[in-house]
Formats: sequence, structure tokens, C-alpha cells
Amino acid sequence: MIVKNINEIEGTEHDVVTKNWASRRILLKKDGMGFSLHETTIFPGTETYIWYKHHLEAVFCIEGEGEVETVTDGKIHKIGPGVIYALNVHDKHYLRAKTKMRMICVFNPPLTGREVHDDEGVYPLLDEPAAA
Ligand code: 9YT
Repeated sequence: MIVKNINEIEGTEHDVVTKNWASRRILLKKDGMGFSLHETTIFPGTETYIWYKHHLEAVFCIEGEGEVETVTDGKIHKIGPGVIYALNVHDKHYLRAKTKMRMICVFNPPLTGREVHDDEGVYPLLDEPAAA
């Protein structure tokens, strides 16, 4: 069994901070679960363009207020505590935080822990063997 406290991740290479968000990657590819699980904080007043071309992501909001706009149809979805959105068709989208938002995010395939968005809003597929 794997047991971790998120506090152990603070300040490590799996505590990734960008100008729009901070992500603590709790379960990763090396944990062998087939998905990765992160706690992400979205900074208030930010807009982030995201396209997970190689990944599926589910996002469960536990704190804060914001919205997600899907690019293909321009639909705006209000996001707040209790709301989950799942990017099941690799949806290109804008994530806008009105207040500080806290999200629990699950990625399939799992992240290795170091990924940040490139200019296209994409995470690369990083290779790393799963732990034996
Ligand atoms: C909601 C979202 O995708 N935010 C960007 C960070 C991502 N969740 C991550 O790497 O944990």
C-alpha cells in the first residue's frame, strides 16, 4: 500500500509552480496505478489555455470559483466546489479562476511529475518505467 501526506511533496520536484497555477503531484506514473493524482491551486484572476492532446484529465473542484470555456463551441461552464469536469475528448479549453481555486486532478496516462504546459497548452508524454 502507498500512503503519503501531501505535506511531504511541498518543495520537492513534484511541487510544480507556474505563474497561473501550482500543482502538487501526489500519485505519479512510478506509483504504478495507471493514473496520476494531483492537488492543483489555480491563482485568482488567471486565464490558462490548455490542450491535453496526449492525456485525459478529470478535475474536481473543492474550493473557489471560476469557469471553463470549451474552444470548439464557446460554451462556458461555471466551476465551484463539488463540480467536476472531465476532458474526455481532449477538449481545448480556457480555465479562468475568479478566486483562488483548489482542484483534485486525475491524469490518464499518468504524469511522471515534472510536466508543464508548452506553447500549445500541451503536456508532453514523458517516458519512465513503472516501479516494479
Ligand atoms: C486544471 C488544470 O489542468 N490545471 C493545470 C495543472 C494540472 N492540473 C496539473 O498539472 O496538475
